[in-house]
Amino acid sequence: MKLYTYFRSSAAFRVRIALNLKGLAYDPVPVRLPKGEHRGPEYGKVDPQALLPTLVDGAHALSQSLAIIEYLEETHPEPPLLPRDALGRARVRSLSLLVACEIHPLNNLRTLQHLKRALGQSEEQISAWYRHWIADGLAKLEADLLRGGSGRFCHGASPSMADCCLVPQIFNARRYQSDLAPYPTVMRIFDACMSLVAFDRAQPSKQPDAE
Ligand SMILES: N[C@@H](CCC(=O)N[C@@H](CS)C(=O)NCC(=O)O)C(=O)O
Repeated sequence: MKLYTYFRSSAAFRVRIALNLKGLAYDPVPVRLPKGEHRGPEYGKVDPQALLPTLVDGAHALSQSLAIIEYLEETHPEPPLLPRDALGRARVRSLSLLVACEIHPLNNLRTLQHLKRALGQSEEQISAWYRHWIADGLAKLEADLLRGGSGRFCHGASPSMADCCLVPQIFNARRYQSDLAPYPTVMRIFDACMSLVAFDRAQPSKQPDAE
């Protein structure tokens, strides 16, 4: 398998974690987001959505990190990243979507570029925007994890797709100096995840394209 990735891409980071947790080898193909390479004609042939990551498995290219993780889950079920029971799967998907749909798009590269280029916002205003949506989303995640009685990880005693989403979001939050003190449950789970090699090896600074 080949993974089109960028070391700081949190959506690619989610898939790197899932691949590592399942013990699947892959060749990373770096695409430099800040240089706009994902919008170029070459990458457009790989992913018409012009987003990272893309996973290529044989003749097939797959986009959207959660769809990719679910594909890996179906094709390589062990160890599972989704619970066996329907309620558990719904909960893990709900926590994953909270990160992937309610936090991440508001702070994505093209969103921030639009704030700057089209709406003329300053770096300071953009950082405030970024931290606002991190705080909004992480408060919801903290409350949901408390309500659901999470275990060592987001859902029980082993990492799931939700943990693949939580960890990269905390890396992003730290990059923008967000205050993480109000989210002790989120941070306890983050620390539990980062003690595992699969998460540690997937982090931005350990990628071959890290600058
Ligand atoms: N929902 C998508 C999001 C993909 C995405 O937005 N990836 C970012 C990098 S983390 C990207 O390619 N951004 C490019 C841009 O915003 O122009 C997924 O989960 O894969």
